[in-house]
Amino acid sequence: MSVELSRVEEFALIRLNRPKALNALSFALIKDLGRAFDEVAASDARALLITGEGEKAFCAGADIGELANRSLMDKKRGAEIGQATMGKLERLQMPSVAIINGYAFGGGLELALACTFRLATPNAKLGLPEIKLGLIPGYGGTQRLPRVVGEARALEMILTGKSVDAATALAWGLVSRIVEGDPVAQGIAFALEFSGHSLPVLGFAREAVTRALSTTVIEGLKIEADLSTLAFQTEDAAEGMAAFIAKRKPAFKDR
Ligand code: CO8
Repeated sequence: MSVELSRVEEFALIRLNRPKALNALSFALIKDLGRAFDEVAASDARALLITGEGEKAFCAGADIGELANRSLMDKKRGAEIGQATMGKLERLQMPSVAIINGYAFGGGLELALACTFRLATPNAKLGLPEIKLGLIPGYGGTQRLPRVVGEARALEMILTGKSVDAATALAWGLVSRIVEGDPVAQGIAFALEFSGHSLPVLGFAREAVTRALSTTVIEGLKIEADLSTLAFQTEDAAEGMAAFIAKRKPAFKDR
């Protein structure tokens, strides 16, 4: 299988496993990814970690060999299926962490951009090189990258096709951390920093922040007031506040 889904501690782990092609996203692999996201959505995993097999690549993008010689409608459908798959990932009820262990190019970076968080190993290189193929990103890169790094840096990456190294990605906020050592162990350590919190309340916080990027401050504050009120309605909020007052650790139940 070129998409391996497993469980590590309380987390789901997806490993792209096509190292001979630098884990490139064939159409079949994208379909498998979609199925894996459905399985994760139906599970009780507290976060999803995604990484690439091998030491060289997280994912080198769409499988270039498959892109040519298709009808116009097939090409459009291909982009829509890829976008829908990244959308499934973005909308998972649990946070997701891409551990970028090498190249994350094209669709590979777009996959990482659909995750809640991105970590990079020191050898990581991140880029949207589609322009060098006479193409532009089609799996969400033109929309998600500027929201993460700002318009000027996104334009620079997309129009030059040049990649950035891990240090630049960190400086630009494209990744949260540079991690050394075993990538999965590092992903687990990062996820453990938030995974003990209430899952629905984490979801409200993510939704408020995500919607901030596509609305006005006035509308966003209304969204925040609604989501904050919803958070207050959870049993976990009652437990969290009671635990604080009793000077004990909260026992959240995701309710
Ligand atoms: N697709 C298919 N095969 C690939 C890809 C890829 N994206 N990337 C690497 N490979 C294969 C190579 O062909 C090679 O196979 P083989 O050994 O059989 O010749 C093997 O992986 C190893 O690659 P290299 O020998 O090239 O390894 P290097 O270390 O020399 O170079 C690079 C690594 C720099 C990552 C280089 O492989 C490279 O530039 N790859 C292409 C990166 C790229 O352009 N990605 C963007 C693809 S387009 C895209 O993602 C668009 C998404 C939206 C499409 C929407 C329409 C459906």
